[in-house]
Amino acid sequence: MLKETDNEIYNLIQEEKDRQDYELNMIPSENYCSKEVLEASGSVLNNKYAEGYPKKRYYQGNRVVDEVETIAIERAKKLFGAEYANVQPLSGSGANMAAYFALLEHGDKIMGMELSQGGHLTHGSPVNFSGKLYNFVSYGVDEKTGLLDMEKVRELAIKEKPKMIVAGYTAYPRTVDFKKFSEIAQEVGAYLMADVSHIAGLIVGGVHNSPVPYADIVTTTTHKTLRGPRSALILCKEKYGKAVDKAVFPGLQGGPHEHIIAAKAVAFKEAMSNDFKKYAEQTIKNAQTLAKTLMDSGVKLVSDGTDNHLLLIDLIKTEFVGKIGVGKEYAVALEDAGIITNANTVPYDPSTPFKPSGIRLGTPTLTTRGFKEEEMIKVGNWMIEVLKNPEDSEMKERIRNEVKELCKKFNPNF
Ligand code: DSN
Repeated sequence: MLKETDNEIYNLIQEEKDRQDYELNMIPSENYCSKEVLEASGSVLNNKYAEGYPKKRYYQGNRVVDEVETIAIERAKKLFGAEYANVQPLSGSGANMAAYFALLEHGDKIMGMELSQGGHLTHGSPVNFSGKLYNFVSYGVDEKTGLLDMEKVRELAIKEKPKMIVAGYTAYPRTVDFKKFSEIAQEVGAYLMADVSHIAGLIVGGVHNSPVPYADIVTTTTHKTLRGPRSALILCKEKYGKAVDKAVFPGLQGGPHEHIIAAKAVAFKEAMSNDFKKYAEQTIKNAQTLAKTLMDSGVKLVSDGTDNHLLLIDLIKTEFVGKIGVGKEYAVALEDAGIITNANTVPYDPSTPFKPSGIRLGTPTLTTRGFKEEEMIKVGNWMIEVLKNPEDSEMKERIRNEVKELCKKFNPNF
């Protein structure tokens, strides 16, 4: 229909589909959701207003969406083994805001990871609501190892006595010890919030430990490794359920997006399958194969490897680059060759977030399209060629064509 009525947008959607088909999409926070998830998110449920919660709505006509939302809640609880779920948050930032609103007062002290070391805007950045409304103190990673030093985290918690500690990151390639975080939080009388947006799919796939038994509240987006629609979810202990619900609606949002809630329910069911477990395992194997390929050729990765789906290249410490603030230039060179990544700060980056010195990339999307170790070695070797000669247009064009040929063999199955 769209083709007939709005050719302009139809063509752009096709163009983006081609881009997703024929480029290596390696931004670690992206994924390809299933056709079924897309079907639910493009359904007539889009048309319904449903302010409130199942059986407690402000409008009539909710008998169908009540069932949809109840199924989504039950599936979320089962998938994560959680006591309580709110499936209405529209995005990760909103979910985090609601989590703070539910448990804290404005001005309370929170401890979160420094954004430039792998945190998130909503973990206390001064330009974000979190840094403006709450009194954040930041922790980081060890400068030498790139790893979280849990003893330093503990010392800071004892010194600062925050009301909440936030664990969960956007650029940390290693396993997070949620049990240890909960011990520290208990020692200082703080709530523990886990933001597992990046690793939710790895957790439910059984390849990363879960914060659910340990954290008071867990937030996550649903479109990253979890492979659902672009949205979010809050899980918590039963005792915080009412406060979380009130914080989401009417505290923060109006009508929930029931079409997206349906799509989340579909994704949660998919994530319960054995195939999804294999997917989560392969995502890590692929990341580790890529890490080894890159490191064997002299690329410096923060923390010298990965335990999860993402890699962070330090271009300053990569000898054949050895420059500060060139992440963007190298990400553009990779894009010229059909390899899509993002420029990112590295821990203790001497440059600025506008000119960061690293490149962040990951394997969720390539693994969804069926790439295994053999393909990851190819990808790594292409990346090395580009990183060594970022201005060689002929070489980049050749790689772009080779990428396209490889992509043809691994259809994302939209
Ligand atoms: N934008 C997300 C990411 O790329 O990690 C975090 O919100």
